[in-house]
Amino acid sequence: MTVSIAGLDGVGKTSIVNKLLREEVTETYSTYGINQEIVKINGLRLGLTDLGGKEPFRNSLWPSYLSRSDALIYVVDGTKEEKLDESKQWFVRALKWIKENSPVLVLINTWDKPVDDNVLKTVNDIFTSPSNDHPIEFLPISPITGKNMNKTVDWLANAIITTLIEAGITVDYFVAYIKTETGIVEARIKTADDEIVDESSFPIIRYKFATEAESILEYMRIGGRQVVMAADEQTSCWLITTRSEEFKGTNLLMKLLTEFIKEIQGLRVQRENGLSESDLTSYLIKYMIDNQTFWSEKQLPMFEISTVDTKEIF
Ligand SMILES: Nc1nc2c(ncn2[C@@H]2O[C@H](COP(=O)(O)OP(=O)(O)OP(=O)(O)O)[C@@H](O)[C@H]2O)c(=O)[nH]1
Ligand SMILES: [Mg+2]
Repeated sequence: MTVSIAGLDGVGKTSIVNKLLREEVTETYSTYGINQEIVKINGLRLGLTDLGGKEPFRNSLWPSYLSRSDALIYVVDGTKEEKLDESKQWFVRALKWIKENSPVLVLINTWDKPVDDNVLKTVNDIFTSPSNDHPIEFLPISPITGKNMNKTVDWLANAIITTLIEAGITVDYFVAYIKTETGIVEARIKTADDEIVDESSFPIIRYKFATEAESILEYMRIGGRQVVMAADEQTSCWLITTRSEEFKGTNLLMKLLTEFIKEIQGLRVQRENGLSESDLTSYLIKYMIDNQTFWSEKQLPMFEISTVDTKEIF
């Protein structure tokens, strides 16, 4: 998934990206062309395309990059009222170029100045009107003081989830087999609709670990559902989506699972004595339930964790 950051030159796009990525405001030069970065949010990697704001780039680069991105962050310098009209004109164009219904966040850069409520209101008024096709949110921000940087990250996380949902994906079933100090722990998170995982239609869900340095990444379609699987030698996990007419978003799901495995590895390194069941319970609830709200909206996910009798396996 890719998010573009646009706005006139000098409004602070690159400063905001630097603060998001490195927690610091580094001196910037006006961006020549574009600047592409990867940011990791909730275990998913997100591509950020910081578009140069100088006029030649607006004409030559914005249309093609904006039409390929899934969400737009548009930055306005809240300390330069004289530039608002020009900024609005380009905002209107940007909205025409981006994909229909993609989410839009307008960041009003207040730098280190006190927030001027009148300017915030003016920006809200003039930037709200142009479109009904896109959900638009507003946020005053300061890359210098760090104000609202967390909210920007939250918005990005939501944008990812919106993309998954719009791709028609709802996760119904997640199962992970994780080797711990006590054996193998099986963790399942599923929606109330039990039928989905009927053992006979999913005989493949069986502790499939990778050997040594290899890892496994598999994609299947079973009974009209997407089944995505990832494993290394310590962790094996499966994710099953609801029936959907079109199969989309597979790359995002694969990324989600491989990132999940990396996180489990990290957890293992932190707990030098090996993972315990309680470590896993708290981690899984946090990671798979709190963060991944693409679970079916109607049915709350249910969580089960149990130790697998290893005699069954070996
Ligand atoms: N108004 C204002 N400008 C500042 C402040 N601090 C830094 N700047 C200036 O803002 C400039 C632009 O920041 P960038 O993040 O590079 O802007 P940009 O939107 O990426 O610009 P382009 O790459 O040309 O599109 C900086 O180089 C500084 O000169 C401040 O507190 N207030
Ligand atoms: Mg820049």
